[in-house]
Amino acid sequence: MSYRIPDALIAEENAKLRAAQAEDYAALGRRLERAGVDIEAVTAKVAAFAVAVPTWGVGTGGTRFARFPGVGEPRGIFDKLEDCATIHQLTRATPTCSPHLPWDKVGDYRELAERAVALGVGFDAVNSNTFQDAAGQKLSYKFGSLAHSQKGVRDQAVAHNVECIEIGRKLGSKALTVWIADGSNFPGQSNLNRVLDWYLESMAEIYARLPPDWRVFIEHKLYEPAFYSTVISDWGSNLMAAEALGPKAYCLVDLGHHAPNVNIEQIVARLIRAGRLAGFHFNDSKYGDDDLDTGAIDPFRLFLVFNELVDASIRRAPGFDPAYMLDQSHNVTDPIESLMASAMEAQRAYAQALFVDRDALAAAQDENDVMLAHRILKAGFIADVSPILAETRLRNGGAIDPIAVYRASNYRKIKAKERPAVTGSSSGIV
Ligand code: LRH
Ligand code: MN
Repeated sequence: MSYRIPDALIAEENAKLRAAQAEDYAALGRRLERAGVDIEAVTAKVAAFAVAVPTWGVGTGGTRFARFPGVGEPRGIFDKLEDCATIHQLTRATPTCSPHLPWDKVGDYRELAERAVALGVGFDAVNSNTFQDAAGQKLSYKFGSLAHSQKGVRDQAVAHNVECIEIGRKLGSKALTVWIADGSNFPGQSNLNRVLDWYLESMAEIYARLPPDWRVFIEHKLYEPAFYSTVISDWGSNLMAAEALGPKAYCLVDLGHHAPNVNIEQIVARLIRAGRLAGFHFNDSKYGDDDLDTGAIDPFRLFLVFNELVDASIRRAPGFDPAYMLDQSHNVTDPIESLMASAMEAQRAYAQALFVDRDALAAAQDENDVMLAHRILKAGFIADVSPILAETRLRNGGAIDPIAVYRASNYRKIKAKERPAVTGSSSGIV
């Protein structure tokens, strides 16, 4: 039987922090009461917040230069599921994980689904992969996949996506995420118009195979690995594709897939208005698609994104049902610690956005009282919501301090014994 962190250890560690937590929570409750906010109402909403963990994120990541695997690395999807379950056990905020195929391919998906149930986690959107050539693949994706100039390659890529849907159905997923690397490195290398025609033709075949209750999430990305043009490079191309395909097609926003300083919260507002916001791949970045920990570089930007999400949920925006997922690469930290911290930072931005006094903000905006409007919004961001986040974990059987419990458990050292070291690739993100 592989090691699981005993609930008794969580209780033991919580006991050390319980009194301080109760005091901090009560103090915040009194402060909110003065502002006419019922802390229990906020806590209830935060307790319902969930973000999916990327299965490809629980192993140590790398860059094109190098990858430095740690100890106790997951050897495959069964180990990855265990680690995803540990993240949820301690944070109570990550009940699902998002698989990636063929990286998570197995022979028996019923066995995988049963193991997930036993571990208390589910499967979120399944991710296809036509940005690498899998072992035994007939035609290469070197020059593209769903938008490749050759019909045979496009058909192969469509077949892979249809297979992902079939596998996702066995795992209980309800969505397919399609990110393609297709693009060009030289002006003239590809016809910027025909490549979108081929892409839409291919996606229409995939769309036709979606089960009635499924959605397809189209993920745009400005560049990399293509460095001159990318077929689905921005929210405009993404929305154009989604609207061309049909009502089950939505636009997924990976925070790292935009040029530096792009106003992502406004893109989110526009996609919500169009009723096409699929959801997110949360991460953070300073330059490119750095896939750093959510909230680690620019937590204010994350807050501004959640401000648009809370505004949309309060005004009941039509078709608003976003899927929240993390998508990160952990090159220098323990991936489990990074994913726990990131889930909590997403939860923090959500709780802060719930603090914003939206009636007062709207009034100040209508009056063009710029300073008052900005300070009303900023008041949400500067509020310390930590006691609420800890309280939701405590009440749901999690850890007041997940990283402290994780370290106290020696989980990684124990997994290093259970999981003989894997000789992984020496570079690349996984
Ligand atoms: C592309 C991306 C995509 C995943 C991959 C692992 O950069 O964000 O979502 O398929 O990372
Ligand atoms: Mn992504």
